Amino acid sequence: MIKTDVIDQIAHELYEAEKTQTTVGKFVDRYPELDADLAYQVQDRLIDLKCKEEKTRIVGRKLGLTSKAKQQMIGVHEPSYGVLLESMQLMEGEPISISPFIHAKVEPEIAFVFHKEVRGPHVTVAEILAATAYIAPALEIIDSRFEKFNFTLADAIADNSSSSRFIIGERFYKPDEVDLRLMGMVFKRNGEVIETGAGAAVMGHPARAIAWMANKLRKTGQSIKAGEVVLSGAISASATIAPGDYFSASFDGIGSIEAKFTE
Ligand code: 0L1
Ligand code: MG
Repeated sequence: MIKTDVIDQIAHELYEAEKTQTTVGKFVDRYPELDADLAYQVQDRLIDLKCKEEKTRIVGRKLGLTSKAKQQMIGVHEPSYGVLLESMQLMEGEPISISPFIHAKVEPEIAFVFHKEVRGPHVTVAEILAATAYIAPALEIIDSRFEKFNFTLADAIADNSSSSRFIIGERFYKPDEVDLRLMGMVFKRNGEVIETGAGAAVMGHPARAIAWMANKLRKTGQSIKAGEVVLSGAISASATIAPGDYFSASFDGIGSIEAKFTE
């Protein structure tokens, strides 16, 4: 099969899987040529498809697989990235129905909003912080289109790094108001602590993960644009969601964010 047909085929299958809430098997089994580079081309195609079909637009990006635990889970040593669309953003305080999801999970993250474009190569943590207008607590709802979250790095990249929805807290902080490495986080489900962590869980510093992405984006001529939001990666393991669950993530120095789920 020629390369453009492979890209098109996988992107359409992922699009349909999300729309019909069905899972797919790993694509690497059917397309051994699917590596990370090809998978990012599938991701771009999938995003084009969604923007066209759902009349939405790109509002930012996300890092995935930033923690050692998640990387070990699929046997890789590097993270992935994906795209955030306007249609994925939810407002804090609004109950979230789990009905559009396949088997969603929720995870606590720090969101960065940029006031300046960042373009690789050689982007540093300092450059990321200088280009950041503000940071805020965030929750990402991830939902893999793969059966039982069973995928390789290339599969996950093609699937837009398991992105589904995101919520950003409405109080904003300057990144130099806190030490993002040492920032503690407590994640609760229904009032009970389920995970704790610190910013350093994200590649030693959440801004390092974003710098890594900015440098990778250069390969395809892309950049982080002024006004975009970036979810820097989960600070702890993700949590499964049941209807009626209520989650909160509290971050040292920047407050908390909450989400309530319904049928
Ligand atoms: O945001 C994430 O870390 C998700 C990346 C893909 C891996 C997963 O589905 O856990
Ligand atoms: Mg995430």
